[in-house]
Amino acid sequence: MTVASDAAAAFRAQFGTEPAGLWAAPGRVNLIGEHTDYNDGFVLPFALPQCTVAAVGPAPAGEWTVCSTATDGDPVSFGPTEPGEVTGWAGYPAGIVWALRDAGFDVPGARIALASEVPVGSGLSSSAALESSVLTALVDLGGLDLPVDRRPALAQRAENVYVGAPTGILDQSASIRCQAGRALFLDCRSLEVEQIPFDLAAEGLAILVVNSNAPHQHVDGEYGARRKSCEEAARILGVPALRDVPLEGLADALAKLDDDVMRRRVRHIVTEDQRVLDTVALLRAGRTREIGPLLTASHVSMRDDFEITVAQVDVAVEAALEAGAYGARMTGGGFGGCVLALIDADRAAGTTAAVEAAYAGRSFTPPTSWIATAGPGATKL
Ligand code: GAF
Repeated sequence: MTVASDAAAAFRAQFGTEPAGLWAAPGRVNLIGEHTDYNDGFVLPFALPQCTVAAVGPAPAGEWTVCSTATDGDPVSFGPTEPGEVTGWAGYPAGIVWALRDAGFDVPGARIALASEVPVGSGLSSSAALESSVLTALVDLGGLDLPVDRRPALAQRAENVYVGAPTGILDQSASIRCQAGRALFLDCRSLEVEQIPFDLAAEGLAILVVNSNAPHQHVDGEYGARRKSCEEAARILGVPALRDVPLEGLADALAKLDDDVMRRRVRHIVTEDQRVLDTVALLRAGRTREIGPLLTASHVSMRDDFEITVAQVDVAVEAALEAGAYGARMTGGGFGGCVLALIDADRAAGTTAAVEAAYAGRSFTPPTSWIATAGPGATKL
């Protein structure tokens, strides 16, 4: 793994000694279930083979130093801090240290060198990969008693409270709890998981990921606005979260909401939860090709009801479908980022060419495409 040797080399160059170990955590693709996580609903991600690697070694108690191959800047050193004190990329590791300490753990001092192959700003969870690699390393290094199923919430807390991004638990769960060859069916309320076999190659299928390379715009404000709208709708409907609106009760629920925008936000969440459940049922039954229409319906719902897509991802989805994909959708938080398409494995080149041709006819930055397989979750290498 080149990224592992990069992290180790950065550690040696920065700290003049060998790291105690290397810890890797992946980015993710969410197969289906978008913006459902903070509505206590269902998601179905799988981990990418692309990882962030933390090369980590001990430091005196109460001292942490982080450096990254992604920046030319000096390493960042900090002691115990409060939320927001360390900013920029170093805020993520500082947030993990804070969240662990705040939960009562005796976090070991550490020197950390980071290297990553998860594309940043592409909706593939590069921040969760960073958080999860550092968290896994500190837990192992300090022998902390923090079971794997409790780690995503702690990493999410670092992101919500320390960094100040109001995200759900999808990305950290994927990075920490996914397994190779499986998709992770997660109930974001109970945090129960089911590892769903997801070996597409065995069925002659593949997931093509297309990075739209569209510039991410207004992400933070728009994400927060969607979340607020969902929470406000749940309050008006008198339910703890939109997960509690059953599909059969959707028409009644919508009739109780005056605001058309809010109605459409609710319709996306309620129908999306059902699409996750339907996708899981089909995968369990080995009827993988049949999930295609659910993927495409998810995209249409994100485009028209949740309004989180941009022209580049809509064009990529349409081009992939025209090229014969079983289904296609944007994956991740939206406003740019990546599209996934379920295709016959032997149609990867043709689908890629079709998307590139559609982009070439417009003034879009060319896309980047690759076949994604389900890799393992965070681990010591
Ligand atoms: C982003 C967030 F970080 C996740 O919590 C999730 O809400 C996702 O957008 C949308 O499904 O990745």
